[in-house]
Amino acid sequence: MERARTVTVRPGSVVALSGGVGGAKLALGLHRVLDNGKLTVICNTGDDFRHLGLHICPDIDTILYTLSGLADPDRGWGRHDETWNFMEALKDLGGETWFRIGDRDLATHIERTQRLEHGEPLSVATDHFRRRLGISTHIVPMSDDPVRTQLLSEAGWLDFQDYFVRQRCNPVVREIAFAGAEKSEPAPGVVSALNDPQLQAVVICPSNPLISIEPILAVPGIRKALKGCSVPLIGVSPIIGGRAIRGPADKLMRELSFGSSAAAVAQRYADLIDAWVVDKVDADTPVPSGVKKVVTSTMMVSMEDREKLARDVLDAAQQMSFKPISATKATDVSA
Ligand code: FO1
Repeated sequence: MERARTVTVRPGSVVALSGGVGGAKLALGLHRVLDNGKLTVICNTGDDFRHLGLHICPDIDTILYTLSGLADPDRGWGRHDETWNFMEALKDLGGETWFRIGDRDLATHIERTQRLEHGEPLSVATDHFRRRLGISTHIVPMSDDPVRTQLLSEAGWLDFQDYFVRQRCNPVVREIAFAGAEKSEPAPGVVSALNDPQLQAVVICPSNPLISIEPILAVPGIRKALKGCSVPLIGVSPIIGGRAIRGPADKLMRELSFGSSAAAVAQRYADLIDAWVVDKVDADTPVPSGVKKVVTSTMMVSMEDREKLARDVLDAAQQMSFKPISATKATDVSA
């Protein structure tokens, strides 16, 4: 994907934690304003599942497609250049069609499944895809081990995609679990990115805290590495004026009695974040003690919005860096 003409080149590296759609918007902004190869995106894999014999990784694929310019901007998942012959043929045969897989997207799932079945770890398959798609940003699954998000509804425990896609987030949720998280190890590339001496900032993207970011934080080695980080950890609120821009974050937070506000999300990350970025409409939101509040526009409609928010986040990190940032000259290449 072509870069913006005017970019802020920063020599240090940045790590972003992200789920799918909302997080991917800021990940794209960071990808575009940072120098090539300086960003690592750690992706949620709690949504991954096996379906029609295929290993499907929705959030990894959303990041791959978004950073390569292949994403469908309206749907928020899958590719923009899609056709649906496979789904139609499957429907004619009476197959399962509640989870829609486009013809081109199908290639991703088939190739990934083949690689995993030949013993390739998910992190290696993901890195192969990002290179083939020409993406300079490192894209790393949170773990190569299976961690699966499950939600307790009145009808019992539901697998994530059953709840999210098949039941359209309708069931009332009482509890969320990340099966396998306790025993999982961070994927290769996660801890090394967080321990990189050139690391300047860690960004929690505006993804759903409960089902996109908390699965990542549930991997014990990731939480430990984040706690040991000596750079600013900046979270960006996915809630604007009490509402999630997309998806069920606000509904889930109300059902689990956390309240749906930018302040409530900050509280979930209170032991990790140094700064909390909120939208102007939430300028008065309280933040946990010791956390700096950054107020800006967090609504990302245009590419300019994504890049502006990315710059605001990086500027906040730079201003509060605990390390001397002598290696961090912000240079406007248009000058
Ligand atoms: N989301 C839907 O709402 N409906 C679908 O049919 C659907 C298909 C799909 C196929 C591949 C893929 O990578 C993602 C897909 N998603 C679909 C999105 C996905 O299930 C969720 O958005 C994420 O898991 C939440 O981050």
